[in-house]
Amino acid sequence: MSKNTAKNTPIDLDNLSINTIRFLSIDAIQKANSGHPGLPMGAAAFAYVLWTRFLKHNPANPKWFNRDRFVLSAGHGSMLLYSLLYLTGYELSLDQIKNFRQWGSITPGHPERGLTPGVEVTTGPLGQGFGNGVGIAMAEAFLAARYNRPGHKIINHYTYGLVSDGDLMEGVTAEAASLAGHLQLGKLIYLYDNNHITLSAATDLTFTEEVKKRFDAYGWHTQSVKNGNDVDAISRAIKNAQKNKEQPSLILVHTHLGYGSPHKQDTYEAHGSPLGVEEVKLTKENLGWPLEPPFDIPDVALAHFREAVELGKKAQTKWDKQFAAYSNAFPELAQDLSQRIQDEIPEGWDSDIPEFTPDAKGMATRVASGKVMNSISSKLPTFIGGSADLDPSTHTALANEGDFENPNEKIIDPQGSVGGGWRYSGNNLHFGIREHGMGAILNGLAAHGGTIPFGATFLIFSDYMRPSIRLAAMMGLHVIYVFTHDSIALGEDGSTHEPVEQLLGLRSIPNLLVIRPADANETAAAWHIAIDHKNGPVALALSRQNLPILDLKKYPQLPLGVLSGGYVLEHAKENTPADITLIATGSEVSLALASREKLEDQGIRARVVSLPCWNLFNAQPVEYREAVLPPEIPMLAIEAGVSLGWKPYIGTGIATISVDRFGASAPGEIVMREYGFSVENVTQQAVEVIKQNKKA
Ligand SMILES: Cc1ncc(C[n+]2csc(CCOP(=O)(O)OP(=O)(O)O)c2C)c(N)n1
Repeated sequence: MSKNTAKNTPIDLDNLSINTIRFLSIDAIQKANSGHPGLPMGAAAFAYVLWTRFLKHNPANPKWFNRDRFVLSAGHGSMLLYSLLYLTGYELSLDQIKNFRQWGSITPGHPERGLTPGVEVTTGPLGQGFGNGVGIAMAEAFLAARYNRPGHKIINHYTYGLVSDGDLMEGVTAEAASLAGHLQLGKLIYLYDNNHITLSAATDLTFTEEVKKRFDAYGWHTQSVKNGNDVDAISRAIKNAQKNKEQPSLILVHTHLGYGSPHKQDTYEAHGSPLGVEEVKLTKENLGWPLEPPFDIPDVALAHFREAVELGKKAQTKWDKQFAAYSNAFPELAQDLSQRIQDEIPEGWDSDIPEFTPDAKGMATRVASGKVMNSISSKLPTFIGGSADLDPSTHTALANEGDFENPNEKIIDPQGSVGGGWRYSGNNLHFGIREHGMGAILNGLAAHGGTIPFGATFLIFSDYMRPSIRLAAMMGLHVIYVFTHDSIALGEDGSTHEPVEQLLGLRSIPNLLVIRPADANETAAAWHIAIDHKNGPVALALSRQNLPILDLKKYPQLPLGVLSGGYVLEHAKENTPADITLIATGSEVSLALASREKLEDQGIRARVVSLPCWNLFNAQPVEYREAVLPPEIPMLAIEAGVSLGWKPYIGTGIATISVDRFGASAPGEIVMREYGFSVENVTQQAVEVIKQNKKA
């Protein structure tokens, strides 16, 4: 701390505070000898205006539910956010700032949700934060429409974000922005750090579109601030943006990357490398900042920033009172909202989940999933989601739960709407054909809190969502993915639509549960897991084709078995020691059962293990795993996906029946048969495995 008022006499508090952000950031980056100084230096002024004049937040309680949300989409500018968090009084010490990017610190290279108080979402992959903010604003609109009552605006906050050139170049942004414009999310306000420089170039080389016109065309409200250091102009623009209730806002703030650095301002060298000791010195001289000591924070500036603590306390106290009045007027609603805020699952939410009884036709697991979803939706008021234009295929529409749309939008052609009302309180989201956007938006919905979001598409297109799925897993967000058409058995659409490596790819993401249920009853059990598993995302892989329904009377162990990730579905006949274990997931479980019958007819004793979720199974004690998959009994794994990954279960040198090439276009049964998913082939392979094992 110091009495430094720099060369500002009388004190220009705004300028002093803005420079405090700049130099705190560049000193930390210089000390770490790693980081991105250009963005904090250029964006410091508008970040300062937003955080000190507009952002409604409570540094003492970063989780206050009605706070404004701030998303730093350009996550590489993390030091800007850490500076703001420290200066405004969050639980982030100056020592943590000094330990920027170091082992064990809570100031990693890119902001991470859950690690640093006040960080709303993990950002770094450009464009994702933009999409997250759209999801956050959707959550706000949804919860406000659902829970607010006249005179009781309990949910009422803005979602702000800092977005950069890189964010706006990425495709995911186009999808999310288009949807946000359509939905008229008036409380979403993004400030665009329009500095014309990226990591390796000026935007003149690659990005010369008229961003303002582009966002106008999306239906956004756009404004330009010509001088990125003009605090009053920035203030006016944010006020205008707030006034516009019908459109999301983009404020193009013309800034200079590395502002103040005599040799590096407006060059890409200022983007991603420390300025260097000498240039830091010259920059300090240039902006009238004392050269020593580093991390110098003028007392007056700190005191000014720290006003946020008192203001935040007051804002929350006022809200607490409002909530008390709301609870008096609407006790049930308030209790319900309190539960949602705590992310509690209402008791008895699963009481209407059907038990599926076997019939001749069987049922596709996507259909069973749709029935389960509809049996739980009325009990889970904030279960919200939809598909990327695939409702009739994914069976994810929640009947009569309303369509999430702007109520003022004229309905000209309502085809595809689910029914039950056209409003922000609708539980059915329509993402359009925007899987990238959907992935990022789902993360925003979950990060906001209060909702249980789901998104659906074909399993093959999970590839389009992979970056967001990975971030959901990293953040531990409760997002549910409903991926249907989960194998080559989808048939006629052919190899472009047939997932082969996707199951393995998803299984390889840490902290993502991947569940591939074998039938309708395993699907019901999978949904139990999906709703109860709050600490991370869950992906369901579901069949297009009908599958025989497993009889719960015959297989009472099924629900608990699915919870364990894998279980013995059928023992060898009369419980005799088995010659082989057939392991299968999803649609191949019924094939394994049929093959077992055939093998038993041939005097070969076979047992069948259903392994719907590797992650849960791997987490079981070794005794359980070895009881399900005794290592001394040879194993044959059957799954319509790549074989890589099966070895931990079956041991080396043992066969799998799998798909290690792309699929083909033909009726599903034929593709499956041709690829070896037939009773004949399974039995033949099983006999072979047993023979080889005897030899070994
Ligand atoms: C999806 C993705 N691709 C590439 C990168 C690597 N990267 C980080 S910052 C950056 C340049 C971004 O430029 P801009 O958004 O203008 O930020 P500024 O230079 O203003 O700091 C790149 C390419 C990334 N973080 N995310």
